[in-house]
Amino acid sequence: MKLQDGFVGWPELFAAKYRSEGCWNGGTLYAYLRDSQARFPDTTAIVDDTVRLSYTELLKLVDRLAQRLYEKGFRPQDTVVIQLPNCWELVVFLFACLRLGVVPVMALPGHRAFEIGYFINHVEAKGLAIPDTLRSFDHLGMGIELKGRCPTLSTLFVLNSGQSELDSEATDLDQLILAGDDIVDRQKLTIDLGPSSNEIALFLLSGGTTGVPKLIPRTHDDYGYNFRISSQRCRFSANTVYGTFLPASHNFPLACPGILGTLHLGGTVVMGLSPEPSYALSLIEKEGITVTAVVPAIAQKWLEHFSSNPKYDLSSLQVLQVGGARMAPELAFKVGPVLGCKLQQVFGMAEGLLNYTDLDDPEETICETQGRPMSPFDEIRIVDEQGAEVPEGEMGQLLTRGPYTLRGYYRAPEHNQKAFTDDGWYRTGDVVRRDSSGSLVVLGRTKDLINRAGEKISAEEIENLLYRISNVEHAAVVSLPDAQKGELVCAVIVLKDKSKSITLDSLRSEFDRFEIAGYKYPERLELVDELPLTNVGKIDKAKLKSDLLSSSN
Ligand code: OOB
Repeated sequence: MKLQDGFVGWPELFAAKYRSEGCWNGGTLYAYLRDSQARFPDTTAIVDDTVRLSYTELLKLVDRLAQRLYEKGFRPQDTVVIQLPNCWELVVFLFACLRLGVVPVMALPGHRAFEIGYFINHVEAKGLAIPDTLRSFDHLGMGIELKGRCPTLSTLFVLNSGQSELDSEATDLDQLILAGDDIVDRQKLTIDLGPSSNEIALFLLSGGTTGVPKLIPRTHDDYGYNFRISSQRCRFSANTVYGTFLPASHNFPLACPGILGTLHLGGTVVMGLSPEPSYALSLIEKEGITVTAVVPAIAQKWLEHFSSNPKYDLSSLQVLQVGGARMAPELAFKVGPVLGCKLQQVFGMAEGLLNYTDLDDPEETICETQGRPMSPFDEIRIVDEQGAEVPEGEMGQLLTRGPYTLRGYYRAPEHNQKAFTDDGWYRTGDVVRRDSSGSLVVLGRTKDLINRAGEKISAEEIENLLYRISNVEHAAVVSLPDAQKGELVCAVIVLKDKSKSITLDSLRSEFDRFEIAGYKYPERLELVDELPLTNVGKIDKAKLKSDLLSSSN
């Protein structure tokens, strides 16, 4: 199948408008980096634990890797899956793909064979970029296993920690990027192979509300607009030093404005390996980080840690962006006084729409709302269950359309029928209200997912897995509130044979064989005699949740 098969683009009328209004400027994502190199050749572009690269050095490595990918048989519109930790190689690999027109799926380090195998098959990926091991998980072993069973997968690009000999199946990523010093014929690659701006640049992953994760195609035009306007709204500049502590493949740190928004202005990106407070706060001090993005659970940890260890000099930090999950106003009001920086709330989604509070909004707006849409071309509707707009100030489901919001998930026609209205509005599944300042307040959601510290888990996906366990008669997955993570995955099970009970531990070890991301594992188990049903016979999750909450109080 061709890459374009299964891509739902914008109707021509909208596309023409977005072009004529200058939202889509016809540039590729690689071109943004090339322009920055021309303006800021010697400025530091990327810093990680081992390496510092200027824009000139970065571009040289990107060009060289693009050339080598080409020599290895990768062609425009081929696809790869990238699962790399936050390191300079991720940035080089991503831009090399963008330059060639090879389209990456941006997987997260937590994903396992279940998810990665699905991505590979869904886009027919030819390559997979992984670390050899990370946090004691054998990614290389997973890659080799996947290569055995995914017919399209031909090349494993492996970040070699030097701990083990690389298998003959694997291509050493550092060697591929660094070895030799050949001069790349940049002109040839650009003219012959560069993608056009209306093509898919990369795939992001949806939080997902269905049995399988959904892929979100982002074009060069739309994603460029995403980080360009974000960086204006967030006042990024050549002086920005952006700290990446969330996984770099996630939309928030990647392009809101994130890594791409910093690099296009000539700022410096610092790749942090983890958001663990003592490491992260030291790195802020050491590198003079001016802005970074975290989820509320991490913000809370940083505040707690800093309050009891005020030894870090955080004077460089101007803005802490917080998003991905609901931030309690009590926590929000503490950010400024404790860390001495401004807070910016970000309510975004990999599907597109981004809302930011402004840096000079009144304190109440910053702490109690999730901001306003980034672009004047974002269209917003807040509707009731029948799809009718609710009166101003009342709550309802958020629908949206715009120049960087998808018109369809990739190769998912059935799901798209439900996720979009006939006239192309994306049903976000978020329940919001617009306050008198025009800012959105997120109140809840209609979609059936668990938001565990910003990581989205589809209840249906986990329920499908529970049904693969032999003694499970009925199963439902709901979220339960948690002081640290915000929400936890709770599995509620009716057993077939009540004499053979299940414990949380035995359930979790059953999950090992599914090879799924660890953050999706149930953290609570409730055994019940029956599940409450609605009058149409569906599991009544609202009742189930309130029953569980009242019985635990
Ligand atoms: C971000 O993106 P995703 O795709 O992982 O998750 C999107 C969903 C939203 O639909 C909403 O349910 C929730 O995450 N969410 C928030 C929120 N930000 C996202 N819920 C409450 N308050 C917020 N501030 O999470 C994402 C993408 C780009 C920038 C920031 C976050």
